[in-house]
Amino acid sequence: MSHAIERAAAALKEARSLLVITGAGISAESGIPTFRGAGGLWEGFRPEELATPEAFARDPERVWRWYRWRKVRYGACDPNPGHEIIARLESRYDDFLLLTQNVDGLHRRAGSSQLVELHGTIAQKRCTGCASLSDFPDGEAAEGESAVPPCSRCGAATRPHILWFGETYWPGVLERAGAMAHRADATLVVGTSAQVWPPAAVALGSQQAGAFLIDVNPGTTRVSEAADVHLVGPAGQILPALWEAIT
Ligand code: BV8
Ligand code: ZN
Repeated sequence: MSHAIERAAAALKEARSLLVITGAGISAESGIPTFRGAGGLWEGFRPEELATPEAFARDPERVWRWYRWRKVRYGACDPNPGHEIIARLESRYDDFLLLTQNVDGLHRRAGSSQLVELHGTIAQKRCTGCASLSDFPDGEAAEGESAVPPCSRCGAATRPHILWFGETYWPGVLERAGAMAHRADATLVVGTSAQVWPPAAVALGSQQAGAFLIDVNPGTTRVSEAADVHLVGPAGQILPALWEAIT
């Protein structure tokens, strides 16, 4: 392991531009279950059941209840050392971009600012009528009024500002990710099963464009199999060790 850490640290020290891509695994040690592991968020539900526009059209109250449950759960969790190291890495590179698939907001709370929340955020809701964004109501409290909060501007139904399966990425997001993938000297992937195609394609595409690809994951995925270095273990332990080796 230490040899692999040394190799990854050497690549990160040499790099001038760094792309970081994270998934649910980086928040696992903060107490947030991953999507596809045991006890995952999808437990009992198939993702297509709730994280799709069809599910929302069919039963908006049920979708809102699921997201409120998640928001309450996320509110009780804090960023872990993995999030903190990624926030520190940002300040070491003039050219840095974090692409996260997570909607839990923990990267922002850890201090990351050069980031794109590819799949939106549980902190905001969006109007289905006028598309205006506003704060997502706190869990139980908002349950009282109406399970589907109305837009304060036009009165139409609002939805979580989250990208659902089958929905296309917001304009410019994939272009910005692709541009960074071409520039990156190193790409650090942390805690994703690489099941969702676009983020996985960005990671593999950056390697094809010349980036040194590092994957931090206790399991194996199509990214870890292609990676130049696969650091096997939990992000909360691996990333501090990597930081030690870099500084
Ligand atoms: C698109 C928001 C172009 C929701 C999410 C069927 C129906 C509909 C769509 C599709 C379909 N089949 C294929 C598609 C396309 C789909 C897709 O890729 N599906 C996959 C599943 C096959 N993609 C899309 O629809 C995307 N849009 O492609 O637009 C387009 C063009 C034309 C027409 C249509 C589309 C939009 C996808 C966005 C979906 N929204 N989230 C919500 O959060 O409620 S995706 C959801 O999965 C989360 O965002 C999550 O982050 C993401 C990926 O999961 P991971 O983050 O990787 O988490 P996972 O649990 O899977 O893995 C955790 C990993 O961590 C594991 O590897 C584990 O080993 C590791 N780990 C565990 N502990 C630790 C750890 N690692 C480190 N440390 C630890 N301690
Ligand atoms: Zn509105």
